[in-house]
Amino acid sequence: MSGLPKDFLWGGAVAAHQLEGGWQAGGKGVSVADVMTAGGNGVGRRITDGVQPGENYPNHEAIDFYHHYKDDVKLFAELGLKAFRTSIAWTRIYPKGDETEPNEAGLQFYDDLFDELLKYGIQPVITLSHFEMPYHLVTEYGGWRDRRVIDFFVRFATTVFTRYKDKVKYWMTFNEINNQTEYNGTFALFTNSGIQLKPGENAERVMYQTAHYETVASALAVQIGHRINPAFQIGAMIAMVPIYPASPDPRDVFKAERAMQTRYWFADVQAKGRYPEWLRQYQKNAGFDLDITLPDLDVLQAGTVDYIGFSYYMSFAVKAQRDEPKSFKYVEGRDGVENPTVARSEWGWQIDPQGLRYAMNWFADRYDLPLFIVENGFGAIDKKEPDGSVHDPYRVDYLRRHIEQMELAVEEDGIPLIGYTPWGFIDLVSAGSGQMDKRYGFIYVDKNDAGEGTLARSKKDSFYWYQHVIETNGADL
Ligand code: BGP
Repeated sequence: MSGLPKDFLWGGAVAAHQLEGGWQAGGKGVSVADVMTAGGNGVGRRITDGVQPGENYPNHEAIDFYHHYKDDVKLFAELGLKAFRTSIAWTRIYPKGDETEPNEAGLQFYDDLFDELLKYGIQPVITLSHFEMPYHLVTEYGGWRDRRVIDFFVRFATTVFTRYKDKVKYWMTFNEINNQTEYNGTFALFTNSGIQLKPGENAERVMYQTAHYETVASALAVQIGHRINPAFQIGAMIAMVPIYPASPDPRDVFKAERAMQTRYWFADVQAKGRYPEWLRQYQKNAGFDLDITLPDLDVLQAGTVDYIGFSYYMSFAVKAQRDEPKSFKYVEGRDGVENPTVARSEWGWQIDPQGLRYAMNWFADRYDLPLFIVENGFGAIDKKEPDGSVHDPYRVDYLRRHIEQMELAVEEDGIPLIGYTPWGFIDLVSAGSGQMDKRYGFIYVDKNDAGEGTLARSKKDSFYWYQHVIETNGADL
């Protein structure tokens, strides 16, 4: 017997744009994910100016879940899932984002999908915005830099909350809202917020402004959702990467603390309903002059989340600079150092199961809210054997070690945990690299980086392992 509750939500996680395909089916509009090219062979994704002929856009077809969902859900049921985390593609509901009337065909698709899941006793767990905002909002409004986008998002949220109020209980507003602390790379700003920087713009200021509008939109959605159905559980979704000091040098320790504050203030705002004092002071000292109004602050206070959903893949380590500024400002990328005590994946992601328990304790102490691990997993190149099998002991090993730590956090530390939905449990398009061959799945999908393959689904060894984990409620890993 594991110490997990009987109704623990063992599940799997995906995002609409990474698996659905059908990018123009049923009246769907173009999203930011639809204008990003495929990566692979060491080449990253490119953000293009609209959809250009001759380019390879992996999200257009993805794994064509849009047309395969009935068979796929049957497989998910065989796997034993109790929960399926996905997102609703905003562009299926409001193709351009700023319409006043929703697209019925898009709404119907999710009705059908949720019915299919519920038929097998699988709960949908829904992210409202997962790196797939309407591209029209980027070209016409500059993405989340425009306050009007709050209203568009709230309209979208209200529409889907109302439509699915009896089918969905667990929601999240913005996927990995705090990814934007990586504002030096254009990628995180574009995927999270549809931001394309103008020459000479201060990326950090833009990030703080757009993130503010997003937290206001999130808080408004939480309030409206609770009015529509008081039983809704609406969470934050934070990319949790614990940041350790590179040494016991007090400067490194404070640097790590500042780095944690910088990456996770989003959760402070969403869970506590207010900005942390250090950040207000920092923004003031930096002279950012942000559009943060008093009514906004009331909205934040009134729309706090019910739980903390988070992804966990890795940890970082940081070292103070020789000439550290007084603020100890953390710059993602620049301040990171290698942590020699942990291994790395082929993509350089540090493998740190113990860090998951650390993260859970950190969140639990800070927010006093239930937690939900909504992403965790191991991206790797799998080899399909001539007989069709895929042996992926590395994936099982990664997940087993993380689940062990998750169970310790529940059994030894008493942390309330709603569920665990490993990422990409069916192979899909990688968000970061746009690759198909960076795989996380227990279910193999026959498609490669070049877009070739039959799209046939088959079970990897990890499928049977996870099926048994669920059957034993995590007692037998
Ligand atoms: C998270 C995202 C997912 C996902 C995952 C794995 O950041 O929420 O969308 O893709 O990371 O990352 P990648 O696909 O880059 O391997």
